[in-house]
Amino acid sequence: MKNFWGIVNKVLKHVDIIILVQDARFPEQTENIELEDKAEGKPIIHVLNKSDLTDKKAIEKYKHKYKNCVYLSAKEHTGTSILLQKILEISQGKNSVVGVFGYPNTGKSSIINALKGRKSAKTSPRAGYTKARQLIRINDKIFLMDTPGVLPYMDNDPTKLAMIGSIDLSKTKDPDLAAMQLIDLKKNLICKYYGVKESSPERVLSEIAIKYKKLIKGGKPNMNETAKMLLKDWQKGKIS
Ligand SMILES: Nc1nc2c(ncn2[C@@H]2O[C@H](COP(=O)(O)OP(=O)(O)OP(=O)(O)O)[C@@H](O)[C@H]2O)c(=O)[nH]1
Ligand SMILES: [Mg+2]
Repeated sequence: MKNFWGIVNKVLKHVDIIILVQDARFPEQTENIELEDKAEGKPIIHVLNKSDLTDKKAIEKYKHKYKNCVYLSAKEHTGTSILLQKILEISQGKNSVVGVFGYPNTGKSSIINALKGRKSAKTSPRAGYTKARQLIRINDKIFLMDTPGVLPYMDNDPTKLAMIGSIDLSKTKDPDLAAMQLIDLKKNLICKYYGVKESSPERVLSEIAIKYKKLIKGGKPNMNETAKMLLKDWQKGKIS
């Protein structure tokens, strides 16, 4: 994936407030410490997006962990007025430019559209979709800047990135490893969704393969194809 840090570094210098978008299903894995370091003391609002795909109780603790934390669902338009309120509270009612940053595919562009009330920023299930910054006016006080998703320099574990949906699946080298890691973390949900028994991640994956007739010659389970199906269903939020 192209490295968009150049754009992000420039935008960081020009914004008053930072929104860091994290996936509510993986708040810690999508935290982006590198961005927080570069914020140089500017106020940060942690937005846990896609909260429609998770249990509110499971993310409750982040309200305590982060000074400013808002649960949001860009899809269902929940949490949007709380976020706008938070911005006004921090800017003390003055005009402000708010940069929207985060891992690829966490829903940055979708959040901007939800706040605006109509589609102004382009969105896609494919990670790495936004390729340039874009300034969008929300009201007479707030401007939002959409930015391309970026990964911390240290975060180059392709299995994790495939699992959290931050890299393009067609470029994932070992989808089976990513899928098994995801099964290990979310076994109950995944087994329920596909209607298979809970067992080892490898066993679960092969049972899904058999059930969905994803087989290679000789009738053996096609683990890679099954893994891609699972990761895609997960990224699309079908399994929740
Ligand atoms: N279920 C659910 N899906 C969401 C939500 N917000 C965004 N999505 C989906 O997540 C995918 C990525 O959304 P984008 O808004 O394009 O994400 P982005 O962070 O701008 O992505 P990049 O520009 O690639 O970094 C799309 O398929 C959206 O429909 C949400 O609150 N709930
Ligand atoms: Mg985007």
